[in-house]
Amino acid sequence: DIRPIAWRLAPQYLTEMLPARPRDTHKGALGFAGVIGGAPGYGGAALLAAEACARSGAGRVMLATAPEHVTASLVRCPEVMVRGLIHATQLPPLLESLSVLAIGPGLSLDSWGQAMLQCALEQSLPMVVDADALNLLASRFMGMQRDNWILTPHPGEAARLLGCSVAEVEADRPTAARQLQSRLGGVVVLKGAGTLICGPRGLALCPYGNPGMASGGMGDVLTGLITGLVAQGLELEQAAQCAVLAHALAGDRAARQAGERGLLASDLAFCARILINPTM
Ligand code: NPW
Ligand code: AMP
Ligand code: MG
Repeated sequence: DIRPIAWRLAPQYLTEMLPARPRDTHKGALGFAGVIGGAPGYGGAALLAAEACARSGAGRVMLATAPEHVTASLVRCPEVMVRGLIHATQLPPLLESLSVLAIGPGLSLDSWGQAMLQCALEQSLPMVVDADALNLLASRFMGMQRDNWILTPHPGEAARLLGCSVAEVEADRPTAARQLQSRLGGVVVLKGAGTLICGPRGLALCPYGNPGMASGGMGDVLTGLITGLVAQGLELEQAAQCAVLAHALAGDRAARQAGERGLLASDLAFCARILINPTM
């Protein structure tokens, strides 16, 4: 294989890709993003994604989650429109005016999660697919391909999708990312130390981020950031690249402030905001 391994993302890419907002813009012009996830016991994952999506500058954000998470989610983030869903049949009307959908954080693999994913996959909306939605793609929804989705596996999820071991994924990450992209289509974000983004433009490497980010919820924040940038009109591959970069740089900035240990995913959503605004 004579292709170069990957091109390295650099911080100035954010300023190039994310210009200042037009003076006369309004929330209707900045997209309406939906986040689906948060089965009982995993409400935080979906809320972290929704909050990060709002912090990325999306015009409006809706969170569809298990009813038991509605009150706590509203207390934490009243900017998000929170809907409690008992059945997936309640989902289609909520999706009608969305510009992009994220599904997976805390979704669970049970019948509720499966029905939500089934319903989401029937839509033609651009979609960010993460966490348990990836695990369901690997087990119950096999063989699907789409151009307009972004898949964000960590090495464990990538191994499930490829039917191999985590060690095999980690031994040759560029090949794993390319294989996932050619099998599933769209844009693949293979997370971990040195996240790779593989899409129609090729393979990009993010050399930032740190071990402080090895804690629960970090990937959920990334999903929200990607979704919010798609909502604001970025093309899928560029949205994935910019969000990965902002997320990793935010992790580095937070670690410089207070060290790597004890870094929380929720610390990053605010920090990433500083990075996606030009001149900061
Ligand atoms: P190991 O342990 O080393 O063998 P799972 P999850 C591997 C939700 N969450 N490098 C790891 O391998 C999520 O959104 C809820 C190498 C293990 O096999 C999901 O819906 C939270 N290996 C659900 O929980 C906060 C790596 O992957 C496996 C790796 C389950 O998601 C947390 C673990 O993955 C979480 O987001 C790496 N860098 N990273 C909440 N607050 O509500 C992972 N692995 O089994 O898919 O479990 O990622 O925790
Ligand atoms: P998840 O496993 O889905 O919560 O995603 C973890 C997020 O944190 C991904 O964006 C990873 O790239 C990032 N991350 C985790 N560990 C590290 C690390 N050691 N170095 C850099 N980034 C990391
Ligand atoms: Mg995750």
